[in-house]
Amino acid sequence: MNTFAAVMTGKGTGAIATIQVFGDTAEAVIKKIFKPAGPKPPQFKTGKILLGTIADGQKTIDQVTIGCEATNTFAINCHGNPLIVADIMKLLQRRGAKLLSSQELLTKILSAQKSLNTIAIEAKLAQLKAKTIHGTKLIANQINAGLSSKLTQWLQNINEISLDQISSDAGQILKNSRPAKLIIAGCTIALSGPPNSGKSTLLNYLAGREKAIVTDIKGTTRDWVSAQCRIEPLSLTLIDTAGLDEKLSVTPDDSIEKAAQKKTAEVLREADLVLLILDSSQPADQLDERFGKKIAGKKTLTVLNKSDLPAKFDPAKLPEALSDTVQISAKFGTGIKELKQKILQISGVADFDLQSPVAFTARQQNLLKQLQTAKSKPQAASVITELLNAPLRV
Ligand SMILES: Nc1nc2c(ncn2[C@@H]2O[C@H](COP(=O)(O)OP(=O)(O)OP(=O)(O)O)[C@@H](O)[C@H]2O)c(=O)[nH]1
Ligand SMILES: [Mg+2]
Repeated sequence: MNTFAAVMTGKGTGAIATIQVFGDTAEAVIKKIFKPAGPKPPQFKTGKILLGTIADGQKTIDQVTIGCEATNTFAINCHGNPLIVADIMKLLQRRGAKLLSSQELLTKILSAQKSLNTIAIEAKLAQLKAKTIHGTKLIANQINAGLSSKLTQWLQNINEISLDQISSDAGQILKNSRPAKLIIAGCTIALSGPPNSGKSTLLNYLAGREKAIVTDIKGTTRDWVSAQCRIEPLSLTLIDTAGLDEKLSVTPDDSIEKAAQKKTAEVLREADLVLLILDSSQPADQLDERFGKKIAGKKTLTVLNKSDLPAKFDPAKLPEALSDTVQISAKFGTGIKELKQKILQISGVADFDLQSPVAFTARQQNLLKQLQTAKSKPQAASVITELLNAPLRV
C-alpha cells in the first residue's frame, strides 16, 4: 500500500474541508470512491479540477471537487461538516489509504521533492506554525541563506576550518536560536508582583481593552487572565496573575487564595519573561523575599508602576537580579514605549538580524550540540551531512 490521506483544514465546522491524498497508488484509490458529475470517465490530469461525488458503493457521501495537483497528489474539497469529513476518511482507509496527520502527510510530500534538503523541508513545515510574519521570514531565510548556507560552507571548507571554529559557530547559532524561538513561536510574559501594584491595569493597557478586573482592593485577581499583544517582531501572550503574597500561601489547603498562589507559581515557571510590577508609591517592603526564588533563572524586568504618584520606593534596595528597571504609569500610559523597548532588549530580539543562521527544530538543536563537541573532522562532517540531508521520520 502506498497511499496516504490527511485532513489539511483545521478541526471543527467550516464551509469546506480539504483532504489531501498522496502516493503512488493515490489515483487508483480515488477512482474507487469518486463518481464524476458528467457521463464521461474522469481524467486525472495534473492541473484539472473534477466535479463529482464521493460514494461508498451505492451510498453518496458528499458532492466534491478534486484538484489534480500532481500525478500522485490530489486534493478532495468536500463540505466542511466534520461528520462528512470523517466518513470520507474512513472510506479512504477502507479503500487502502493510510491515514496521517496533516503534518505527517506534508512531511511525506515535501520529502518526495528531490530539490529540497532537510532544512528546507523543516522550514516549510515550521513556517505554517509561525506566530509572526517576522517568524516566517526568519525561517524562510534558513533555506537558501542562514543555517543551510552555513552548513554548506562548513562542508565545502571542512579541511581548512578548525574544529574549534565549527564548535564556536555552532554555539553562536544555538545562542541565536533562543530569541529566534521567541520570534517564531511567540513569547509568554507573566505579569507578577505584590497585590494592588497595577498588574491588571498594565495588562489592560497593553491589550488595548478591559480584559482583567481592576479595583483598589488587594487580591482582586484570583484566576489568571491572558491577553495577546504585539511588540514587533514579537507576538506576546501576557498573563496577569494573582498578586504574590506568601501569607496567602499558608492559608488552608482548599482556600481560593492558596490555589491562586499555586497557579501564579505555575505561570511564573512556564513564562519566557517575567515583569515584576511594583508600586513605586509604596515603600520597598512590598517585595516578598521569597519572590526571588520563584523567578530564579528567569529573565525579569522590574516595572516601577504608578510613576504619576510621589515615589516612596528606593530602587537601590532591589537585589541584583531585579535591578533592571523601567518606570511607568499603567493608568496613564506613560513610559510604555520604554517598557516595550526593554522587553525587546531583555528577550534578545532588539536588532535581531533575521538573516542570522538559527536552529528552529529540536532535531537541528540536538545535532548542533553534537557538532559543538565533535572530536574529529569526519565526525563533524557526518553530523553536518545529517543536518542537511537526513530523512525526516514520519
Ligand atoms: N495612580 C495610579 N494608580 C494605578 C496605576 N496602576 C494601577 N493603579 C490603581 O491601583 C489599583 C490596583 O490596580 P490593579 O491593576 O487592580 O492591581 P493588581 O496588581 O492587578 O492587583 P491584584 O489583582 O489585587 O493583585 C487600582 O485602583 C488601579 O486603578 C497607576 O499607574 N497610577
Ligand atoms: Mg489584578
